[in-house]
Amino acid sequence: MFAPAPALPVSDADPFALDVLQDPLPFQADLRDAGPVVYLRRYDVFALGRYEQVHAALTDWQSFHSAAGVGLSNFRYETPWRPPSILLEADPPHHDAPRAVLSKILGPRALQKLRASWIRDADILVDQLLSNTTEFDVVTDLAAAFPLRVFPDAVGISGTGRENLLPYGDHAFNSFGPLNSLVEKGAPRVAELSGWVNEQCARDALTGDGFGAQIWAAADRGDITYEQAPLAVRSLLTAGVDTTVNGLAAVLYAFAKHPEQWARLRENRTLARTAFDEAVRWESPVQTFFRTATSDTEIGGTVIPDGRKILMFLGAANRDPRRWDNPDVFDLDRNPSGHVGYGMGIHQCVGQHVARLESEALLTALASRVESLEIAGPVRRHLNNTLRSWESVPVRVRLA
Ligand code: OW7
Repeated sequence: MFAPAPALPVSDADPFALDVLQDPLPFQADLRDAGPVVYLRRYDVFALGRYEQVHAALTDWQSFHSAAGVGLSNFRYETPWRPPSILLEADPPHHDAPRAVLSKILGPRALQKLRASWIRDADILVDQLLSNTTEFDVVTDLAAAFPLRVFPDAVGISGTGRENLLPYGDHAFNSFGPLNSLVEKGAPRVAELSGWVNEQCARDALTGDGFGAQIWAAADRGDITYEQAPLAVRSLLTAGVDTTVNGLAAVLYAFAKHPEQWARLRENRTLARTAFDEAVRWESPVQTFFRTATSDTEIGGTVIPDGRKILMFLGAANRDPRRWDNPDVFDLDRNPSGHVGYGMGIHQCVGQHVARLESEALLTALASRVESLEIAGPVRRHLNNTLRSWESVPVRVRLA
């Protein structure tokens, strides 16, 4: 059993308790103030809440690796619930070929081909919605509806079953946390959902022109192996839906809460891109990831013993007052670059350009039609061990 050094702050708090997930900000402030590293007795892990240490851990993959899993479960000792991701749960050199393939397929240049049609799709979705009503739910009617309309098509999912994507992602992100009630609630459907997702990754299940087909073409070229191709497609389906849904919900919620910022966006539409990054900083849709020490490694004055897990609070780092002025304020005048909402270093979100394009299309469509928006009813969170997520954000809009 590990005996904490006297200088190391110890906490009995549970960051995955439902009341903490409901409102994580007080816990995160306590964590940052307790010290650069805090031992969480309940899970026997070392927690980082300050920007400096979270950034340092993210950018030091040699000392803090991913192949033992980026959740609480330590793959040195435990069997993962599914074959590990060849991107997220891998280290160099194995990580690098699949990463290079996806970087190209999801990069800014490649996405130019999708841009016009996604802007058109966003216009159609927003027109349809606003022709029916000026009161709606930004979570279901926009933040979920838009990615589910464009992203599966872009990957090349052909058949039925898109409704499986969000529940599958919800369970995958819960699975990075402890085996609590959120994981148990997802367990009955794991086999069915995994079965469907895995079927979609096969070459003959995918359309001829999407991201999925391009991954298989990379295997034909020998850039990745044929064994890696379906797992790379699986990464898109796991990481590409719930993340963007919650990122879009975050930016729409931020604007509903900050009418003066919506007015600024209406004056200057080029702020749409900054707005999304500021919302990713402010809400941090992905709240936490773990790493595992590859040897006894010092960080923030504490030695993390070989093989032990560190828990990085991306959301806490993104609101660390040691790094950000007025961190709790959503502010389009701020430069949010350097936030760790997409991670940092070699694993930094490979799909971030896809997410930014989705948000640019949706915000631009809305900004040209909506003069102002306000919260119109009770805002409800959806609890997840890793995601800062929403059940419902009802709004009322005034049309331009
Ligand atoms: C994967 C934003 C996290 C993820 C999350 C879940 C799964 C995967 C990636 O990125 O399967 O590669």
